[in-house]
Amino acid sequence: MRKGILAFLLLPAIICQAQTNQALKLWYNKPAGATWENALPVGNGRLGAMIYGNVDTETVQLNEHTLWSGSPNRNDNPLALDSLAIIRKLIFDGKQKEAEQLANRVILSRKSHGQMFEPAGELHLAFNGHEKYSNYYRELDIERAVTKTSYTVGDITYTRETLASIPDRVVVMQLTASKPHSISFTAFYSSPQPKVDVKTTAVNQLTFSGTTIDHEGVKGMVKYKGIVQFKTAGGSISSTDTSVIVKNADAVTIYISIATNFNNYNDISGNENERAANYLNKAVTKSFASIEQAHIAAYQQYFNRVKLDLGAGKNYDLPTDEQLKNFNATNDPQLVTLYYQYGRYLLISSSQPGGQPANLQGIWNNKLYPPWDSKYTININAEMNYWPAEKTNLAELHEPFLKMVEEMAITGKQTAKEMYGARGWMAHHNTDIWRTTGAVDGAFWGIWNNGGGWTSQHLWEHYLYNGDKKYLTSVYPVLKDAALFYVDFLVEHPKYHWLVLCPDMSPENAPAAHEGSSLDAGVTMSNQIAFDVFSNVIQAAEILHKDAAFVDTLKQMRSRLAPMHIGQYGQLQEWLDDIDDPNDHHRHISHLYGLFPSNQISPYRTPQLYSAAKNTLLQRGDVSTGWSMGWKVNWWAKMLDGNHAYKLIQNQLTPVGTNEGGGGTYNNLFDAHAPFQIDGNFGCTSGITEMLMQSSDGTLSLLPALPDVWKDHGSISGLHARGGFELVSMEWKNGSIVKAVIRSTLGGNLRLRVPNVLKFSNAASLKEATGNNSNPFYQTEETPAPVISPKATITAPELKKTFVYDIPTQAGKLYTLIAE
Ligand code: FUC
Repeated sequence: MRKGILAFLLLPAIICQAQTNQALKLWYNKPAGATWENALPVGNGRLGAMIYGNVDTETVQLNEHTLWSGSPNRNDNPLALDSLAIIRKLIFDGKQKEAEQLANRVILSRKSHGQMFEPAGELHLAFNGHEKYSNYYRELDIERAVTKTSYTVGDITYTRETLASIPDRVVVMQLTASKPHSISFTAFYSSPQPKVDVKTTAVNQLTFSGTTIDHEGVKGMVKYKGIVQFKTAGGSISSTDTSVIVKNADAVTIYISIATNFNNYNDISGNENERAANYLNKAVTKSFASIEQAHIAAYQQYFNRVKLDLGAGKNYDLPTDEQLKNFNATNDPQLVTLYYQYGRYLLISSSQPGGQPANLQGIWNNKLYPPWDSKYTININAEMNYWPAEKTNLAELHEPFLKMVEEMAITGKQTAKEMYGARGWMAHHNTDIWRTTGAVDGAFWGIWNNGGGWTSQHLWEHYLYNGDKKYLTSVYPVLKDAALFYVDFLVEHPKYHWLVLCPDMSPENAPAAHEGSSLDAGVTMSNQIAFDVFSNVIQAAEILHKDAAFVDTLKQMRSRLAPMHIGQYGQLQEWLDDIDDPNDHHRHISHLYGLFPSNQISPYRTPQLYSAAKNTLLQRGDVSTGWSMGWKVNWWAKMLDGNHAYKLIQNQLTPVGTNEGGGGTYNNLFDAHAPFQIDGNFGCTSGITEMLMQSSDGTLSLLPALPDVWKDHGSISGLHARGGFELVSMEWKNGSIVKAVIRSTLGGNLRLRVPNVLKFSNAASLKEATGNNSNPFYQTEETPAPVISPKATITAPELKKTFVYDIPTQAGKLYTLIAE
C-alpha cells in the first residue's frame, strides 16, 4: 500500500521531469546500425566520438583534433609571380579560358592541395547473447552533453552512458546493468589507418598508436597514441594480444585518452605517449560520476547561457528521426529549438580554446579520405561555422578560429610575397592544420584571393562584441596586413577604371559568357570584401590612433573600388558585367556577402540594393546544399522576411535525400550537403538568431524577422549583440515584444529598433532616435551608390513599421523595457 501511494505521488513529478528533459534530447528507438550519420556525436574540442548505440557490438568511433595527414609544409607556387601580368592581361582581354589554363599551370599548387583530418579508429565492445533485445532506447542529452543507450535482454536492463569530458580531456563510457554480475564483453579496436599498432599493454589496457599517412607528396608525420583503460566493479578481466575480455562485472568504466605529437602548425615535436598517459592517469583515478559532474558543469557554463522557447513540443512521444520526417507537416517549434541548440552543442563540442577550429565536419570524421579532406574551406564554410559564436554567447569558442587566422597571417605573408609580390598576407580558398595558403583544387575553384580578407573580419567582429581595445591592439597587425595585401594587389581595370582584384572569381561560379571559366576581375564579392577590409582597418587605426598616412591611402583606394551593380533582371550583379543568368540556381550566392555577414546592403540605408538582393535571392531559389540553405536563413532574416527564412528552415529540416537536388538533415540532425558538412548546422543556428535579433545596420533590432508560425508567443535569453549588449531576456506575444531586458557592458548609446511601442518598466517613455547613432560599435560606412542597368526594374521595398529609440546606457546596468 505504502509503495503504491509513493509511486502515485512520484508519477506526476517523473512525467514532468521526463517532459522538460525530453525537450533538449535527440532520441531514437533503434540503434545506429551501420550508418555513421545515425550515430550520436560527443566531443570536447580535443576528442570527438560517434556513439552508435548498437546492441550486440557497440562501436565508438574516435577522432582527435590534431590527427591530420602530412606534416608542416607549404604549397605556394612561385611561378605565379612571373605570369601574373600575362594572366591579368588575358582576363582583361576577355580570354578567361586561356587565363584559367595558364593559372592551372603556374598558380595552382604543384604540391599538396591540403591535408586531411583523419580518423583515430573505433573501439568495439562485443556482447555475447545480446542479439535479441527489447525496450531499446538511445539519446543524446544536449543539456548535459551525455549520450545514453539502454535495452533489455531477458530480465536484465543494460545501460551505457558516454561523454567527452571537457575538463578531463578523455572520452568515458560507463556500463551498468540492473542485476549484478551481468556485464560480459570483448573489447577490440579497428582502424582505417593502414599502419596502426594495436596491443594490450596490461590486462585492462588496450593501446593503439601510429603515424598518419602521407598525402599528395607530404610525408605523414603526426604520431598518435591512444590508451583505452577498463575499470571493472566485480567480475573478472583478462586480455589477449589485442583484446580485453570482461566477464560478469557489475559495472565497467572505460577511459579513452588520445594524443599526438602536434604542438602547432610548424612544430610536431610533442610527445604523444606522455600526453596520452598524462590525461589518462589523471582521469582513471576518478569515478564516472565525478567526471560526469565536472564535465556537465564545464559544458553548462557555455550551454546554459542561451535559452530559447518557441512553444511547447507536439511530438515528444516520437523519436527524433520521426520528428524530422514529420516536420514539414507539424512545424513542431520544439524541433527547431532542438536544432538551434544543437548548433550550439556542436560548437561547444568541436571548438574549445587551445584546440583546433571546427573543420568541415566539426571534429567528427570516420573516413581515411574524407570529403574535401574535412579541412577548412574559407570561401564560406569555415566562416559559417563561427557565425553563431559571438551572438549565441559563445565568444570564447571563437578563439580556435581567430588563432588560425593569426597563424595564416604568418604563413600567408610568404604566399603574398612569393606568389604575387605583395606585402601583407593572403590565403586562397582553403587551408588546413598546417595553415597552407596556396591555391588548390583547380583554377576554377582556387584562384580566389580573399581568404585573408574574409577570415580577418572575424577578428574585427570579435572586437565589436567585446569592445576590448587591448585585444584590438593585439590583432591590429593582422588586420593591417590583410589590408596591405589588397593595397598591393588591386589593379586598375582598363575598361572601368575601378580598382579590382585580378585574377579574381566569384566562388565557385562561372558565367556562361566566359566559356565555363570562373576567372574574372573585380567580382562583386571581392569588391565588397575589399571595402570591408579597408573600412575596418580605417576604423581600427582611428580607434587606436595609429597609421594616419596609411588610413589616408586606404580611404583613397576605397573610393576607387567598384560599386555594386544592379543588372538587367533587377538582380544584384555577381560580376562587373551584366552577365548573370536569372535561371542560375548555383549554391554559392557570394555577391550577397554584402547583405550577410557584411552589412553593405540594408533595407533602410540602401533600398535599391536591398530590392536587387531580394530579386537575386528569388532568382537563385531556395533548396540547395545544406550550407547554402543555412546562409539563406540569414539572408532572408536580413531581408526582414521571417516567413521566407522559415521556409528555408523547413527545407533544411527535411530528411536527407528527400529535397530534390539539395541537402537536408541526417537522422542525428547533422546537416547534409550532402554528404555531412557541419556548416549548415551552424549557419542555421546563426540564421534563427538573426530572425529574433540583429545588431548590424546601425541598430540593435529585436524581432526583425519573426515568422507567422512563432508569432503567438515565445522567448529567448542570453544573446549577445555588438557593442557589448546582452539581451538578458525577451518575451513576445502576438508578434509584439511584451518585455525585453538588456544589459549594457560597455555603456554608450543603445539604438533599439522594435516592432511595437515600448516604454521603461517604470513607465517612463523612450526617446525616439535622432541623427547618427553615436555608439562607436554601430558605425556603418556609407555604401557607394549602385550602378543601375537602364533595363532593371526595381520596386521600392515595403517595410513594416518599426519604432527606433535611443537609450543612453551605462556599463553594468540593466534596462527593462515593456510594451506600451
Ligand atoms: C565549397 C563548396 C562545396 C563544398 C565545399 C566543402 O567548395 O562549393 O559545396 O561545401 O566547399
